[in-house]
Amino acid sequence: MATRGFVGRRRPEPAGKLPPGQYDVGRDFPVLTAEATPVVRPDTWTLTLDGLVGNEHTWTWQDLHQLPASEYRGDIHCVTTWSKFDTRFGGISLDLLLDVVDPLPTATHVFVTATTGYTTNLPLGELRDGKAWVVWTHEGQPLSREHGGPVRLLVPRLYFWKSAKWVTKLTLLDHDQQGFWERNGYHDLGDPWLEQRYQGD
Ligand SMILES: Nc1nc2c(c(=O)[nH]1)N[C@H]1C(S)=C(S)[C@@H](COP(=O)(O)O)O[C@H]1N2
Ligand SMILES: [Mo]
Repeated sequence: MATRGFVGRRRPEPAGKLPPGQYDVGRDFPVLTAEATPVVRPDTWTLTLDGLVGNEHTWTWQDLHQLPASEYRGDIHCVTTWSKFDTRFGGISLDLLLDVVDPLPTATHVFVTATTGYTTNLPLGELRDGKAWVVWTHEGQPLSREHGGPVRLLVPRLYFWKSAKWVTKLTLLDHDQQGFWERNGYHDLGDPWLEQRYQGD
């Protein structure tokens, strides 16, 4: 057998789209929920940004729909190793909300809370500059309850557990405060391209 040592390692297919250790789930959209799926009513649901901000603010469902719409088209990656290509989610950019609350210079991290008590943490920088959305449609349809409807966070550059379903509060902090999965051994950042699945990765 001829040696091909200098040719280099082959990339996974489709080239460049699949982070290390992930597979393409195809048309499936698995549901992963740690808690009981809640019934969240759009007319009573609110979203609050508080903590280290100049102007704490709460939006209703109607308030969010007055803001300029924004869409994410691209891939999502779950830490359980499925990735889903070319998804489409609609809602608003988180940049709009951050502009309203005016984060203090001391704010470095965000602690995210869902109506159910599910929590997760991430650096403020991962929610800025077109990297995060609050979404209520998937493939043009209202986001289903099991996928976080009426409204979920979407942070597709990180593993999908950071995209809290039924999100209701983002608290800006000057330190990193671990959420549900992070306290249970998952990574504080969770970058799929660096395969940051667990603490210490
Ligand atoms: N509230 C809440 N949000 C959550 C979760 C959860 O258990 N509860 N699971 C996370 C994980 S691990 C993943 S992979 C995605 C799954 O979203 P999906 O069920 O829409 O595929 O939601 C994330 N957001
Ligand atoms: Mo996940």
